[in-house]
Amino acid sequence: MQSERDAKDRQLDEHRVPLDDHTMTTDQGIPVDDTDNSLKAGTRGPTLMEDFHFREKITRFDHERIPERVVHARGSGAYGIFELYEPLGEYTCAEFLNDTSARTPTFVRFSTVAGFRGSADTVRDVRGFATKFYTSQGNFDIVGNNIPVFFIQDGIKFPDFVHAVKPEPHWEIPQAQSAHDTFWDFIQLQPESLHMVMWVMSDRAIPRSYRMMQGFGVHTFRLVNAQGQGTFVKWHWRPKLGTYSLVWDEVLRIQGNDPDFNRRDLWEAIERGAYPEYELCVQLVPESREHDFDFDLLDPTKIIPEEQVPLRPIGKMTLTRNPQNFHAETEQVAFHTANVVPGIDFTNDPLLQARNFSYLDTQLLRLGGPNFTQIPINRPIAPVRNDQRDGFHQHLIHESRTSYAPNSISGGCPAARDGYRHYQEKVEGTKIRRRSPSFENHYSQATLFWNSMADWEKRHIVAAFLFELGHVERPPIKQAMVAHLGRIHPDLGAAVAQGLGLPAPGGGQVHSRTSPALSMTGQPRSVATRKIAILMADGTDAAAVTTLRQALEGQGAICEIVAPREGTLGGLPVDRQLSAASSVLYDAVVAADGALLSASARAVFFVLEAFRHGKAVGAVGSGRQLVEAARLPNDVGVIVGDDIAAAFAEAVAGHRFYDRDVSGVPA
Ligand code: HDE
Repeated sequence: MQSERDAKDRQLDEHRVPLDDHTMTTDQGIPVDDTDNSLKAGTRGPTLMEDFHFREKITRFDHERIPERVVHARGSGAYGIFELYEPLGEYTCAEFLNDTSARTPTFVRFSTVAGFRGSADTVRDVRGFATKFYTSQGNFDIVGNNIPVFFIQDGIKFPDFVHAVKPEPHWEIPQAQSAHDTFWDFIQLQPESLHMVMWVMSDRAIPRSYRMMQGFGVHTFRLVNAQGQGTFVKWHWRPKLGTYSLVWDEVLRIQGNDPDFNRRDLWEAIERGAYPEYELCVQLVPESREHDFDFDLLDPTKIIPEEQVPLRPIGKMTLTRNPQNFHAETEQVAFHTANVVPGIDFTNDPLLQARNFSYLDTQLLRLGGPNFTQIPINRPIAPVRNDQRDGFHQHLIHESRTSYAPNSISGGCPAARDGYRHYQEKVEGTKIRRRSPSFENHYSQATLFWNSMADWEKRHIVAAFLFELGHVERPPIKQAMVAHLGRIHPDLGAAVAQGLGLPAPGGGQVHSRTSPALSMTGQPRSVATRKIAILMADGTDAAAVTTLRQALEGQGAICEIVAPREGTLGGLPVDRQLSAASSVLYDAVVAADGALLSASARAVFFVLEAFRHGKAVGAVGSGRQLVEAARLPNDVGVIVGDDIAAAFAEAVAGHRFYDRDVSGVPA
């Protein structure tokens, strides 16, 4: 796949600077003969102003940083290709959604939201999932998240929400956390956030990998066909590997062991050729059905349950290439909800309307002016022609004598014709600063979410609320939150109240509807790309390890040998030394030695900790002794024997044993 170069990749060639043995030069191209010593008046004298190389080098360094994104500052990018399954002419005239032979280049940026650029990957947070399609008709962006709803209904509240979740202004604490007073103060006063909060307290907010995460456009958008007819659309990305998450205790430990956990995982998978794949699915709603739901399609705090409007897969995106320079590509990429191509349009969702203003505005500041569209990563592959001119860092040399329309001097060029046509929506109304009454119900979809969770998911949600509210200092905020949770479901309210030592809130009547698609149970199972640690030591039966390893790697798993020392063991290279490894960086563990390792507290802890996090634990040969030394309760997912490959692979493919009782595990 990587060898077939797409149009965007070829376009970037003009901007790439190869690593060659060229002499070092200044930015003016003047050869440099010494970059280690500044020009001085005598070897012990002052540095001279005329040292243009010194001044340029330091000045460029001083100006290296650009403002980080105000939200979604920490991110990771990758290039991909989008392929369409079937033409969608009935709904949209967008060329890339009609031509099944087109391979549309894409660039994706995944991100966390609240943390600063240098914060850890595995925090409890929403993940951004922003995709730029470089289509033949210009750039189209889906600037989505991994959660299908949002905290607020109207964009004018966004600064308030972001100020509440970001570190508190007086001491800039806490970093990348919602577990603090200002966030929960905002939420308790803003019940429209409750549905989203349920998602954020679920394991959706701690994804195992960007490769195992859904994406959602969130808002209802509109497709428009060649006849000008509109159809409402929700965008969904569905990862081929399934949607999987970490567990909370694990994420806390990953933050120290590898703050770049998700970033590294994405990068390494692509380098290895295990290209992440996501299906693009749509939920289509004809305009005639706009008012058929018990919520408003324009309300971004609501989903359309999949049982009501099924997902229709329309194409697939495969991420095939890592960026070559983080700043040039991942940092400078500029997404915008208003980047739409003919055949795709907006609705009046007030959150979307605000975003359509915000993204261009933010890029002007962040990327230093209106010519950011000429930055290589942002350049469309479609030709750009207009009368917009000048500004900082204009790279283009427009040859035309005119920069206005209409003109006769340039033969009327460039001419506006056959372009984007906005959907002919009839709009009438009185100017009013009010929310539609159809946006008023804030609890019923939060209840739907809770009702649809498996028992283990409910336990994790309760634990998340306890962690978060346990960090809140002000009792009235906790009490108000518990009252809201009781209204979502009495069981939820009672469980959280109990942990906080508060009286159970009186919950009213709640509905019992479910939407099975909301639960993360029943995901596609696969060992592919799962990381497995094999614990070895001197004297381990290398042949048994090789047999097991071949069986697992044959199914796409990644096995790493972890041992007390570096070097080789029985001819097998050690990948990681035990003291530099942690079970939280793996999906499963195999004990291949127990003769030596059962005396190693670190090895015993490794196994215990993996067990505690619900992971498959295997043992071959003397590895049985290590499992015994760890005193693992007899439990599912602990597979001991001489030929464990099939049973162990099956256990790994199931991801986690969430129903294990780990309350007595001292890890
Ligand atoms: Fe964003 N958002 N957002 N947002 N958002 C930004 O744009 C904003 C919202 C999302 O990887 C900013 O370039 C407002 C919803 C992603 O570069 C900024 C509102 C959703 C990214 C901005 C929202 C998102 C951003 C910050 C409420 C999911 C990262 C820097 C009206 C559907 C894109 C930037 C990337 C980034 C504004 C709400 C997703 C400030 C005003 C809802 C994935 O423009």
